[in-house]
Amino acid sequence: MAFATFDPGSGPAAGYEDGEPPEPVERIPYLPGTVARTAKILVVGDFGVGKTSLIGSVSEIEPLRTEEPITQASAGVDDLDGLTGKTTTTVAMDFGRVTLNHRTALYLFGTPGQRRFWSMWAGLAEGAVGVLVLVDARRLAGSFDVLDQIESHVPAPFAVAVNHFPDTPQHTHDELRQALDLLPETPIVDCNALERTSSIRALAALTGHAIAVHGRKDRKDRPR
Ligand SMILES: Nc1nc2c(ncn2[C@@H]2O[C@H](COP(=O)(O)OP(=O)(O)O)[C@@H](O)[C@H]2O)c(=O)[nH]1
Ligand SMILES: [Mg+2]
Repeated sequence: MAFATFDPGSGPAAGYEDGEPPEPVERIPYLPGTVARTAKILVVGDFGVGKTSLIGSVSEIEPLRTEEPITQASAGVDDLDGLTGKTTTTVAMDFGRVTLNHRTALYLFGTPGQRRFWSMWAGLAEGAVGVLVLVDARRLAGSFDVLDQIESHVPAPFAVAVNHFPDTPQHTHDELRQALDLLPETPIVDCNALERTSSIRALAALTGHAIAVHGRKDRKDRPR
C-alpha cells in the first residue's frame, strides 16, 4: 500500500472545557476526484469514550448516527459511572468518511460500546485495514475487555487513542502501555474526539501503523 502521510501538525490535543462548542466541520458530500484509495477503519471503545464524537468531528459527510436516549431499562446494565451528561447511546453503529490526504479516504465504522453488542464487532470489522481503540483514561478498567475482544476476535492492526476530557489524569504513554498491557509496537496517541485535527491525527497514526503491518505481512507472504 502506498499512502502519503497526513501531517496535521504536532503538539498535544487541546482540552475542551465542558459546554464549549466543537469545531465546525465542512461537509463534502462527494469524494474528491483525486482520491485513488479508500480504506475501512473500525472505531471501537468502551461505552462513552467518545466514538460517536470522533466520527462526528471528522466526517465530511453527514455522519450516520444511531443514537437513542438512554432509558431506565439500561440501569444496572450499562455502566454510567463517571459519565454525567451522557443521555444518548449508539444502538447500531456510527458511519462517516474523511479524506486523509488528496489520494486517500477513510470510511469510519463506529461500534456500539455496550457489551451486549460486542458480538457485532467481528462482522463490522470485515475488510477493515485497522482499528482505532478509543480509551478514557479516567475509566481505564473499561478498556481492558475491549482490548481483549479486539485482540482475540479482530485480526486487523490497532492503535490506541486516549481521548482527553477536562478531568483526564496525566499518564505517560509508558504507564498507559503497561496498564493496558500493550505491545511495544502498538501506537498510543492522545486526542480530543471533539476536535477535528486532533481526531484526524489519531486516525493518521493508526493508518500509518496499519500500512506498516500490512506491508510486513505482504512481504512475508510473497513467494521467494
Ligand atoms: N470534554 C470532552 N467531552 C467529550 C469528548 N469526547 C466525547 N465527549 C463527551 O462524552 C460523552 C460521550 O461521548 P460519545 O461520543 O457519545 O461516546 P461513545 O459512547 O463512545 O460514542 C458525550 O457527552 C460527549 O460530548 C472530549 O474529547 N472532550
Ligand atoms: Mg456512541
